[in-house]
Amino acid sequence: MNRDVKHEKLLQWVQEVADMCRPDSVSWCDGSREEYNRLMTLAVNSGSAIPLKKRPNCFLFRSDPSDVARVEDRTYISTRDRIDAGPTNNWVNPDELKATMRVLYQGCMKGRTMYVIPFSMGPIGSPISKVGIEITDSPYVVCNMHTMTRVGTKVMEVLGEDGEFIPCLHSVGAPLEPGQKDVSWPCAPMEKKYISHFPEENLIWSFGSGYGGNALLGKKCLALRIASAMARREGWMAEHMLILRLTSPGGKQYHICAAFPSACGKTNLAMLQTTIEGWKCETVGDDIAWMKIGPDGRLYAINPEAGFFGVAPGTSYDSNPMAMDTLHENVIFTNCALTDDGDVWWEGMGGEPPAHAVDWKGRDWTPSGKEVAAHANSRFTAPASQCPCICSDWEKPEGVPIDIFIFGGRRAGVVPLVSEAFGWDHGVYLGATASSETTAANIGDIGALRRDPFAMKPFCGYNMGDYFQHWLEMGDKLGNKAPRIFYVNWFRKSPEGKFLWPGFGDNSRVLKWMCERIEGKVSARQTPIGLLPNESDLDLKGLRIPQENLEELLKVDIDAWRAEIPNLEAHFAQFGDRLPQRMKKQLDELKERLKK
Ligand code: SAT
Ligand code: MN
Repeated sequence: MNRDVKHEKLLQWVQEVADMCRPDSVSWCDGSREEYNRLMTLAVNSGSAIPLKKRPNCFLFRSDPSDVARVEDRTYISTRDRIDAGPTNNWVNPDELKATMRVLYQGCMKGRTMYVIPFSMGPIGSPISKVGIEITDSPYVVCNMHTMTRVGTKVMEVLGEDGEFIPCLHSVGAPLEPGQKDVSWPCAPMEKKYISHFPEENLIWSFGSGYGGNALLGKKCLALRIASAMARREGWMAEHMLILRLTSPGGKQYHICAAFPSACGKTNLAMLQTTIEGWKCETVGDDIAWMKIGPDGRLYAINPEAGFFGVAPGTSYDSNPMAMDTLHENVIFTNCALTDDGDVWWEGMGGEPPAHAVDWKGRDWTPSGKEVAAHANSRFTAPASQCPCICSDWEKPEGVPIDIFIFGGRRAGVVPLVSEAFGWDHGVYLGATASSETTAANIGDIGALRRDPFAMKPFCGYNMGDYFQHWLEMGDKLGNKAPRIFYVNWFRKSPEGKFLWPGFGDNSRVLKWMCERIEGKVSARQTPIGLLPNESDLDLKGLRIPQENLEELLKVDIDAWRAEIPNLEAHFAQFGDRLPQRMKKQLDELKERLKK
């Protein structure tokens, strides 16, 4: 055990876990560069990481083909009463779940080192930050946590002898017998994977997967599932949102938080380069926002993370030049393709595909083959500080004041480019009914329509009906200082399947309209579903877009909206009496407006 650590409760927990998991040794992480290099060298020597000749201090990992994304089917919110997990979460009674998992954890770290990672979500010392301790037997996880969170000695200082921490236990679930050779990506079979949360005791137990949100427990497990439950109890918000700063030509700053489901372009929007003169965009965060009401009554947001865990495919100098320029050094790539000259490659990277590469499964690949070279959910792990457009205030302990909330998803039809909510309750209704076609970020169906309230369906650590109520109550507290709420859909398609809106940098035109709405500088037209811009309200200077596309993008198809009503009613019905009356009222009012 570590003699420098004086935190009794922490020492006791680490000892308990070591007794249960029986690792060969225990190593306390200090977050240093030396530690990172040592673990990477280990990974390279064992064959699980490939150093990239073309990018300094960059490494490629290939996962087991069965372990490539979050596993929502195996993710649990374990509360005493089932109703408190709600209809959108998998539930097992905590005693039962712990008993099942204890059997799995028994001796699961044999032949491996157990790492203890003290980490802070949020700048160390910020009043909004929280400390977690992740125990893991995966060096890959340790290195990713170095980049994604703030790890090390400073965190232990904050913790002191009795500071509060969130215990996060992780094992890949692949013990090694004496003499047994390790595989390059150890993990357990699907039926043994568990991503479990005990929000009533701020505890996370993850077993069997080494990938992304299943294993980097600071991210979705702590910063969203556990934090959302804490936030409700403590009167703040933990949201699946990017944070960006938009500055007008006059120098006025607007801070925007936007919630889209995984792999719907949060990272791209967060790093947007505007196409309208004089407007500038800077990144504060690309995935998660923690927000508290400040002394002036406004809502302030911090990015609890320190890095980006972004989807690689589709990232190019066209779609996201700032991300591309973040990836030159100190990056961990997972499940991308490897080129013959020692670089990574993925579909949608721009330019010609390589004539030959090694695909994410380690096989020879040529462009004429039928399969993709990089997995659709292949990722980069990169330090946020390397992003050329990172906001100078991104680590400000008190956060940035939020002016605008945006909700949205990926919808080929029905939902227009943008609409503004009539008020807070209607905005909460828009969040509560947000819908999207599913992506490769989760193992499961791709392209199926699902309601993903606030993009939090996989991440809300308690009953989603209560979560809607929490949003309503935050609005009541914020009063006229509450951010304005908008809904967007960049993914509208023509009947031929072509995107109608250019997206990416041109999304700044839509953001500008929002800012000008706040200033009362532009108008909007009243429709049954919300306030929509007239064509003349949008700054379309220099944009070549067919007139019929524009009309389609700003059209409200009453019949199509009426056709959504049964789906909306079924969506709300699942929450039973946990659905706030104020939400039901919004749906009733929408139905009335659509009748006229
Ligand atoms: O794997 S993660 O959950 O971290 C990424 C995502 O789904 O957004
Ligand atoms: Mn996400």
